[in-house]
Amino acid sequence: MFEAAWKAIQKARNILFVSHVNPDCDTLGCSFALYDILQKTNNSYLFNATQNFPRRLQFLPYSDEIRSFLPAKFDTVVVCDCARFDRTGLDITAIRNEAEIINIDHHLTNSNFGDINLVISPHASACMVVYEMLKKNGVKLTPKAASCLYAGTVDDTGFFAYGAMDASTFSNMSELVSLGADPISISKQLKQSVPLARFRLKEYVSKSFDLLRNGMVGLVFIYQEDLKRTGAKREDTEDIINLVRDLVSVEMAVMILEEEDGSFKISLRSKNSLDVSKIALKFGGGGHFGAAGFESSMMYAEDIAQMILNEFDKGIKEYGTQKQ
Ligand SMILES: [Mn+2]
Repeated sequence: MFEAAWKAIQKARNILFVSHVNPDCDTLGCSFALYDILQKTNNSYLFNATQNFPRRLQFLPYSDEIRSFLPAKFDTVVVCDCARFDRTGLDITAIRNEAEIINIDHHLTNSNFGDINLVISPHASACMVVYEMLKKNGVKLTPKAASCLYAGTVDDTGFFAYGAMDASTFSNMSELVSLGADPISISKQLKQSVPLARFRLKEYVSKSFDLLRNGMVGLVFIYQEDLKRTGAKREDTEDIINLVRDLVSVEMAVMILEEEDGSFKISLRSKNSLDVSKIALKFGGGGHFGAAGFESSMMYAEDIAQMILNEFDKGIKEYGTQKQ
């Protein structure tokens, strides 16, 4: 599959690299690294459906070349870090009529929507899958491409704190450093460039979250008015849930975020033996064992919370995750 995916990418004339809506460092790292390698030989184009590019990821090379509209023609679409095609914000039927779809991912719940599916799951990051594809096909990486893949992996694993890691993750990271990725400068960009508004939002959340089920469930609601009051943007909510997950008693953390259109985005995190990707899948979302999410157009956030708590209660029985 590594070979088939790379062959299809190479033979493309007009290639579109697609990252998921509300992009994170992993999805962008994949797109940018591949764009860096292919832009000299293929007609390459970067697409993301989200209009506002996250501030904290602006340090990534090519972030100013990404567009939220499609080019006139393309024959190959490379989708990275998307468990389902609708995470791209595009219509699969329209795209499939025009182009071959190459799906590169590491999510447990990937639906194999591509014509070619290079899905290694579980795996530390989609960037690791891309790196392994490039390595197995003997492709030489530039320092820029290596930095993108390094950044995507450290960000997706919380700097090697969670996710599917093994010895090969670390040897791959060591190779990326040899190829020119700079760990200190990347960690400064990702960890030490926090805007004040994000700080204010964290302060609010640490005061307002709920602890339920004997402290095993941490629940956070963030409404549009909370963002307005603190000055935070949607992207600033990205790692808020980890604050609550990190509490010693918490087995599952839940964040329910009100979107601008009044719908809700739900993020789930677990620490030990509860597979939150299964809960997310049940509600039409997806993700990883310890980190997953879904969207809901239910009217009240409290009802969504209750729905998740019901699943948690089942999960405790099903998986025997009762903590001591
Ligand atoms: Mn990822």
